[in-house]
Amino acid sequence: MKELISNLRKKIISEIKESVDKNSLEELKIKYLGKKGEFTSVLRNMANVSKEERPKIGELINLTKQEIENLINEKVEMFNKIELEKRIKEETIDVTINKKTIDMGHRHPLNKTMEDLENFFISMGFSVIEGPEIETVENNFNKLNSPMDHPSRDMSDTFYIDKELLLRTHTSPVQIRTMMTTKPPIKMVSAGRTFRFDEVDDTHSPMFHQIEGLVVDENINMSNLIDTLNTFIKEFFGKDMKTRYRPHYFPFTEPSAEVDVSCFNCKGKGCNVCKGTGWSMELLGCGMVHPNVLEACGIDSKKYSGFAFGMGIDRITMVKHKINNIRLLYDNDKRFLEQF
Ligand code: FA5
Repeated sequence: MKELISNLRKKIISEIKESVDKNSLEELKIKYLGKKGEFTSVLRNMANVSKEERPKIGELINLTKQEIENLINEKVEMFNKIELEKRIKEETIDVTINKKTIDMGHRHPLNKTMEDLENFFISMGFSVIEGPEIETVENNFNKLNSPMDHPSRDMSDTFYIDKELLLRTHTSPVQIRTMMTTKPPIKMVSAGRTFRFDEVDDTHSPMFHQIEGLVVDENINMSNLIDTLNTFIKEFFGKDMKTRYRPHYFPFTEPSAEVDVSCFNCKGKGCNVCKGTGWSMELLGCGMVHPNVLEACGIDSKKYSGFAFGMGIDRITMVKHKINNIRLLYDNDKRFLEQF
């Protein structure tokens, strides 16, 4: 019996050594150790073994069976390892391969300018106020001292919703809303969309953006206004930017001015972008708040004075990024927007 077991053991071990894959090992397991396997049938011969010998033979059978099982498992492990290494080699990622990349979105240059402007004025001590795009005629014109026959009130200049409501033509009505609800000192800015019946050209759009500024306190004068705007322009566009204040008329300020900055292309020398003038397009209007406006909002014009300004955010974006056509800001052409 011992010899039978030993021969069978040798035979199985040599077959394990010769096996070339996991399948052949599986077959060996079934062939020798399965219910109908050759090793199991050896057990059936136990009846021929003497009672004294039986425990020893039984132990030998168990040990041999365990040994064979271990050998098979070890070899299966070995095949698993080889298979894994092969797969890792095959699945290596080639990072140099030229795949189509997914483009990341980013904020529109107009929104970025609006945020930069607000942050600049916050750093100068201004607070940020929001106002509605649908306004009353009262806030957009009447309280701003606008004469009843002022051309800006005309149907051909303003988008009216009805007799009392319109799409605001500028951000100045937020001045009124603030002064009606807040006592001086006031120091605020308000940015947002504005609407006018303007023909589209390189510097005009029927929907554009403005940022309004208002300071009201005792002893506020024109030099406070000029100093604030000059500081803003030099900080925002660069120290070499010059400003030009041209006298102008606004119903809500007196005196009033329009402000230009040096041409972004030639920095004032004169080129074909500025048509030789050295100045870029008009950027903003400003002035000392008209006493009638202060009084209409319940503020004592003998005690308090104020300055105000309204800037075109689209045009500020154009100067900042050397864009010579406002349409580019609204076309949503990816090739243009990708530059920012
Ligand atoms: C006003 O709107 C005044 N409310 C500004 C103001 C506020 C003056 C406070 C005094 C005190 P104006 O119409 O000039 O002013 O417009 C101001 C700026 O908006 C212009 O300088 C320009 O930069 C911009 N702007 C005006 N119309 C358009 C348009 N159609 N497209 C793009 N930008 C425009």
